[in-house]
This record gives sequence, structure tokens and C-alpha cells, in this order.
Amino acid sequence: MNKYLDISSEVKAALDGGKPVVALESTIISHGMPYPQNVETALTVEKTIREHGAVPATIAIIGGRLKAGLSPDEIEYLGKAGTKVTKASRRDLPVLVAKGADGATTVATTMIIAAMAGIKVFATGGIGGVHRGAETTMDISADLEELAVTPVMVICAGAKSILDLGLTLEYLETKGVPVVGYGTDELPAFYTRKSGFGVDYRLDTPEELASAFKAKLDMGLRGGMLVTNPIPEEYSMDPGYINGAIDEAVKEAEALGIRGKATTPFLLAKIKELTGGDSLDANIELVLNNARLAAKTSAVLARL
Ligand code: PSU
Ligand code: MN
Repeated sequence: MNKYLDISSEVKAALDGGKPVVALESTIISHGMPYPQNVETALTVEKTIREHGAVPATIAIIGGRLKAGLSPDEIEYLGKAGTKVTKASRRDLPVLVAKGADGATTVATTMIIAAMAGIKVFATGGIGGVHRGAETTMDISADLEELAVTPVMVICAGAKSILDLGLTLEYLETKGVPVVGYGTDELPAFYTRKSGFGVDYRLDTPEELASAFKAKLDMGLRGGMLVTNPIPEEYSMDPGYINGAIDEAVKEAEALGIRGKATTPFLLAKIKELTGGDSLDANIELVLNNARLAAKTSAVLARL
């Protein structure tokens, strides 16, 4: 086994026994939501996964160790420390590990560590993508490159329109990443169920998701699969309202010259501020919805 990797005893027992396991990221804890809702949400997501028959493996870097499976105390620590913990994408891993530092893992890094541990299904909220204005800034999330090379199914609620959704889909197509709509033909836009952009395939059951991913693994096709699961109707937000807040956040980021890895956390915090917490409630509900689907899908995959 990778000498930098620690798999918790519960996660290890599940993997050794061929039981379903669902990976979870930690940037959403340290950088994506405020304390204490971040910790409460992370623990509720773990509970939801257990209730649906799988074992949760929250992933992070603690003291330079790659962790698959955190204790509630470790989750509390990451949530309380918040943005003091380095947001860790692929390029951050070597130095953080060598220095024995902490890192909150993005979608990209969570996929890397999940794959090292042998975990195939990962639930999150939103992924990074091609930012608006990327034709001049070249701000394209490392999440997309990871989906191109690392064999993990990522279940998300689509992408926020802080991104250029059309360019994000083009990029994923070029990289050979299947983009699946769960029960929908349209890419969901995180807070809303619709975006105006189509997905590659609509699949309607956990069985269909699991068998498509199994086929990809069996063929040895590198890379992952992106499953986009619309936010439940009752929690979805008014598109005019939320898109107005997003546009304002993007303008403010430009005016302040926010760049690089600070961009996504800045936009998320700004949107939350502008919508007075409504967006946080929607965010929590869609993550729970993705956790349920991931637990069910990993249970099917474990039997195939
Ligand atoms: N988008 C969201 N919520 C998030 C993120 C993105 O709606 O919490 C986080 C995820 O961890 C994602 C990361 O992997 O931001 C992408 O950051 P960047 O755009 O810097 O690659
Ligand atoms: Mn970026």
C-alpha cells in the first residue's frame, strides 16, 4: 500500500469485505461552508450514507498523511480551522506531504486519494470547471483533468454558473469524460435543476449508473465519470434570483482582481452573503441528495 496513505479501520474493513464505500471531499468543509454548518453538514452526510447502506470515507490531508476516513474530531478540526487549512488540489500534494502539513482536498485530490484507497464512488456538491473569462485568464479547474485520468465516479449537482458551463462541457468532451444526467437530459446548475445545456446521457437508476461505470473500468478506459444529479425540486432556487447574485459575485471578483485558487472560495462566500444564507440551505440539501444516490450506486457496484 502507498506509504503516505492511512485508511481508517472502518473503511479498510468495508473495502476488504467488498462492501460499498463512498468518498467525500473536505474543501467543502474548510472552504465551501461556514462553521458550524460545515461540520454539521459533513457529519449529517456521513450519517445519510450509512443509513443508505454504505460506509463514508471523508478524505483530507492531516499532518502530511493522506487520510481515507476521518474521525468526527478530525472533521471538527478541519471545519473549525476553515480557510487556515490549505485548499489542496493535485499540485499541492507533494509539498504538503513532505512538510507534514494539513490540506482540505478538492474534487481532484479527493479522487486521487479515493483511487489510491480503492474507492470508486465519490459524492460532493459542485465541481470546478472552466471559469467565465477563461479565454483570457486560463482559469480551468484541475478537477476536469482529474476526471480525465482517475477512475472514480463523481456524483455532483452539476456546476454553478460561476463557471462557463458550455466551455466546461466542451472540455469534458475533449477529455473523454462521460457526463450523465441522473433522471434528466439537461445539465443541472447546482442551485437550479436546469441550465439550458444538454448532458451526454440520461440514466435513471443506480443500477444503470453502476453498470456504465463498471463497463468503463472493465474496458480499462482511463478516467472517471461525472454524474449530475439535480437538486430536489422543493429546495431548488429561483433562477433569476440566484443568477443575479452569481453575476454580482463574478463582477466583484473581477473588480478586486481575485485570482487562482482563491477564486472559487471567494465566489462561494460572496453568493452566500448576497443571498442571506438561502444558498447555503440549498447547498446542504443537494449534498445530502447526492450522498443518498452515491450510497445506493456504490451498493450496486459492490455487487457487480
Ligand atoms: N464548487 C462548488 N462548491 C465547492 C467547490 C466548487 O460549488 O465547494 C470546491 C470543490 O472542492 C472543488 C473546488 O473541487 O472548489 C474547485 O476549486 P478550483 O476551481 O480552484 O479548482
Ligand atoms: Mn482555478
